[in-house]
Amino acid sequence: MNEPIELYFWPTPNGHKISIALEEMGLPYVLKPVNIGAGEQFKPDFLKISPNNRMPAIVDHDGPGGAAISVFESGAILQYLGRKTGLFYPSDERARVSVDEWLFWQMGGLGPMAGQASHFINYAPKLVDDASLIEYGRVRYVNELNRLCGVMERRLSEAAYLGGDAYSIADMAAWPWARIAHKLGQSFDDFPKLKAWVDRIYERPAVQRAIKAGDELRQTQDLSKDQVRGMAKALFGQTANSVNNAKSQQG
Ligand SMILES: N[C@@H](CCC(=O)N[C@@H](CS)C(=O)NCC(=O)O)C(=O)O
Repeated sequence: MNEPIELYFWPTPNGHKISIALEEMGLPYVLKPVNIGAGEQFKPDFLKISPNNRMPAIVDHDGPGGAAISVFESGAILQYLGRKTGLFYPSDERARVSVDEWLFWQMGGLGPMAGQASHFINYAPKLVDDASLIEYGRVRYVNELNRLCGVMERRLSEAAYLGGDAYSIADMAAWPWARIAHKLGQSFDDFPKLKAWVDRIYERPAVQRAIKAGDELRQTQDLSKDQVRGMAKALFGQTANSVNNAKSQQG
């Protein structure tokens, strides 16, 4: 029997994209926790498969030609799994272009902007004592996320799913961020189509299994100031030099 796919994972929106895809595609997998708050993303063995010191990443022991392959970057992983299984990633070129458009829209827009909104709402206030110093950043990213929610609202007014008529890897990429938009300065009352799509996808058993598996790893939802300050050493203020130092300390 084939070895399960190893999913290097922590229960964040980027991690959930891939646990959802693996559940939806029915691929056997094993979670390999990467506690990013504790700096495990700098371990040399992890950096060999994910040189950007970010999760998610996968190792598929049954890769092309039957040999193992590792993949980092959630978009590349989703496309790989979609090609591997032929599921949720259409082979018809027009349909595939549409899925790719929304997949890359997530990678370049929704994910990074929602991630920054989350930083300024959830972390920066616990790291910086003078609130006025973070206000510009908070407003900038909350507004940009608001614009992107508007883009999804319009798209979901004309199509059932982001990529078109069918649920696809583009939805799996965007959903984990969209579902928490109300915690990132947005009101679902302003985005009824988006809310209906969030709810519809949440009803999928595979999605519920993926979220539950992640929840089991997360100790607490609401981090204290001390916890955030502890995590900040690993997570924030990374530079080329600090990453090199963290890597050698983890050695
Ligand atoms: N573009 C990456 C983003 C992944 C990412 O930002 N992962 C975060 C958690 S959500 C991470 O691993 N952070 C570790 C760190 O900042 O060192 C992808 O889509 O895979």
